Amino acid sequence: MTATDPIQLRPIDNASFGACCVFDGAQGAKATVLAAEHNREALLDAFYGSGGLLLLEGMEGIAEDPTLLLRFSRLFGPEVEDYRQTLRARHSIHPDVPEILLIAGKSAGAVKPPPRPDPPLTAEGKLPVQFPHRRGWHTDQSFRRPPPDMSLFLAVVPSPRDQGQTLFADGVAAYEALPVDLKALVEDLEGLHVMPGAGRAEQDVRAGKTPDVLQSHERPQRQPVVRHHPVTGKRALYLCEAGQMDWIEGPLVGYEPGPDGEGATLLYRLMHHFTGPDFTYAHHWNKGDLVIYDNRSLIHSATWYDVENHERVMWRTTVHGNPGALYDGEAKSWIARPSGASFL
Ligand SMILES: O=C(O)CCC(=O)C(=O)O
Ligand SMILES: [Fe+2]
Repeated sequence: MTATDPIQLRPIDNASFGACCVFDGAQGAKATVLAAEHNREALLDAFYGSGGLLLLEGMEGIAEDPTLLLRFSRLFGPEVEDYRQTLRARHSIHPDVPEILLIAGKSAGAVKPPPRPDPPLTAEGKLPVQFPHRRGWHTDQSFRRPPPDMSLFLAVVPSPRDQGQTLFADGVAAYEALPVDLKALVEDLEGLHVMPGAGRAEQDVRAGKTPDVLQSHERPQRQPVVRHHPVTGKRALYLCEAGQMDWIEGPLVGYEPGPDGEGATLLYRLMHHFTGPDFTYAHHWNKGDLVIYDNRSLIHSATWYDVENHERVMWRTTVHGNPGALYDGEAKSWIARPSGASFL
């Protein structure tokens, strides 16, 4: 770093990837967004240089001026998702800024926290992180092609300490550390990803639930298990598990399907490796923390909090536009086309 660098970076405590980012002299959300707008290149260098996880603290001023989150999100890519166009329920969209998704535990149509892992703590008395003790690992909207680049996640009302953390795993480090046999096995492998709630998740299939009839724009999508990052050139594992893979035809293309098939066995092995202690970080939220995470190279998981006794309100934006050459020229898979329309 030189004296003229506009950004100061420091490692995030207990994380082997990511950085905490401060703009020189900028106090509060408004000044930080302005400084970021003037130093976009430095911000993006910090983001990619730190492995795709940036933490900005003290951004609670966004809650009073939500357009700040939109302005900040726009620095990361050409398209910030407008949730009105993605059939999200109105109550989960910010009333003034439709690019902001509201993730809250108590409001109408609330997002329920995931259940507590069983047992709730590891044998060492720690928060369970590694799959399959911890379930729910995913990368955002991997059931779409092209999938999104990154998400921005703001703690408006965090849950109490030791609840409602968000876990992150570094797909680049996890890929690089794969044993040679697994690396060869995943090279050209594809996963089959599906939107949660379509009756195709592992537990739905195990319970014998009848899956929903999906329209063509809702169908499961193939994704590479190894993504080539368009900016850093690095390779990263790109996988989800129980709720966001298709456990009827998948989870892995070309492997025996279903929860007890060979595809499941390999997915379990990969996810266990991916979420191991060397590659994971648990973020304990403070009010005003803003975390930007790269969906092309990291996965994450929500954790339990006591929704009966505590509210938790998080705001999210999702940025699209640079998924990599693999997706060149593809139309958005999740937008319904009028029937009879040409698919050219
Ligand atoms: O609530 C959390 O900690 C994570 C939620 C999540 O996965 C998301 O909004 O994409
Ligand atoms: Fe997510």
